[in-house]
Amino acid sequence: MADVETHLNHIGGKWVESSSGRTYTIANPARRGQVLGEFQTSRGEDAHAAVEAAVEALSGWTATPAPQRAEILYRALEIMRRRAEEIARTITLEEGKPLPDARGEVKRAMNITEYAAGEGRRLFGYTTPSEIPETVAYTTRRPLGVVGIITPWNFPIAIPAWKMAPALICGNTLVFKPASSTPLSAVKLMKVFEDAGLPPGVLNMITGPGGVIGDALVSHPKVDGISFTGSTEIGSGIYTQGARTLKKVQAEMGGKNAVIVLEDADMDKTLAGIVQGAFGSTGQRCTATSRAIVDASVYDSFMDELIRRTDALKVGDGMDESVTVGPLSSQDQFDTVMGYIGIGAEEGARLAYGGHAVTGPGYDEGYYVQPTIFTDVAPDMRIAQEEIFGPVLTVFKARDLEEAIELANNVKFGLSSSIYTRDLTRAFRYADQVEAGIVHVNAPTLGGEVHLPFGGLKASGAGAREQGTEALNFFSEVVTVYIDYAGARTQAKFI
Ligand code: UN1
Repeated sequence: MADVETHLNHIGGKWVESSSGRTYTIANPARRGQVLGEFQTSRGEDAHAAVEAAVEALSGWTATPAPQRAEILYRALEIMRRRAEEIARTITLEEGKPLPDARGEVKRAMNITEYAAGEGRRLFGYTTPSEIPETVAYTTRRPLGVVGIITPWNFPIAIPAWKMAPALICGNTLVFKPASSTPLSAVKLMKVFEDAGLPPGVLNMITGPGGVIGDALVSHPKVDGISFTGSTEIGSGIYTQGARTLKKVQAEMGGKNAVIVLEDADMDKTLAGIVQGAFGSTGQRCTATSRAIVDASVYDSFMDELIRRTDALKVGDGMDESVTVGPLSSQDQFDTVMGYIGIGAEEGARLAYGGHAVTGPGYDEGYYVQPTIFTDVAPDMRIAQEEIFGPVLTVFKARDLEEAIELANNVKFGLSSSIYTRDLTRAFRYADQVEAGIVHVNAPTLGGEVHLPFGGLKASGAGAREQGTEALNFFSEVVTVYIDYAGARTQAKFI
């Protein structure tokens, strides 16, 4: 432990210790013995200090013209580009995802930074004719104010960036609370923005336990908004708690995403999409494919090929470039996923592939689980209904599109979805009827582009979408301005 580096919180432009005087360590999920760093165990008081720093910085940052704010984001983009490989390696070490996925994640953080910086020269309001003569009516944006950014461990760079970059361009000041298990990526991201020249207090970061810090932020009267990504359980709590102090809250939550496979689908493309969607990132993605709903007429051949392709995946340490499925991210994740595999078997589903921890030389030090497939799953089983957040796919048979859509919609979640077919009529019908915020045709349930909205229906999302112009709307308050330039005249009347 002697050479383990101690990392600090970042408040008001300074790297500082937590008021608790306590720290905690994190380790590589692929090699538990490898300690990656020591981090501040912050508490409510640290959150309050960070909020005060953000309040103090707000007027200066708000008064900075948006194109100047953009210049700092462009500098951050350049720094990320230079440090991309180092940041990607940090993600893999800390979260476990294979390096190519980690590189993709860094690229997505760069994309949103570039997109948000470009918005600095737009941030449009609109003008429209007034109903009153010689009157101008227009809308303009103001920042929301001080915003709490609460993020999960599975995209420790991209998700914070998706929130920070649009929030910063809109003129907000931030308190960033990263997941307690991925603080090293957070420190690296914080340093990017610090080195880009963000004024002190505009972005503050505190590490430590989610419950106590989250609570301190969400209940703080000077915090105007919260942008959260994580579980539906915690997100709905934050949404409710935020409402009490009239905060604007954006909660991006769980999924139980289904892919429908029709009999006319391009099977090669379909299987590639499902295997990637279910087992890529070890299924630790809110957009992961956790259900495949397959037309009965192609079910048997689909299953044979699905198992063949799943068997070809390589589980291992994400630092090995040939690995396609990394470890689960923590002991908790490992226990949860193994628990669900047990539940599936108890519920009477048929284990068609996997179902065990991967052990043996090279594996014993990490949280490795085989990609796992259940068939004969009844729609009301827990493995069919609950988010597992691991490499577990449930497969269903359907007679036709109608039954497939009914099955797809028969969960509380509504994040992402996909259909594979060459039939336009059925594809569009599906797009009209599927209960999901993101709909794909002939593509995996994963991913999204930063200039388009991202988020879910039902228990998957509350408040405004992330990314795209929706994000700018969330991070702004819209003000409507009426100017009567008629000079002396009777007071104009609004109806
Ligand atoms: C993606 O599929 O690339 O927590 C994005 C998550 C989501 C982001 C997923 N908020 O996994």
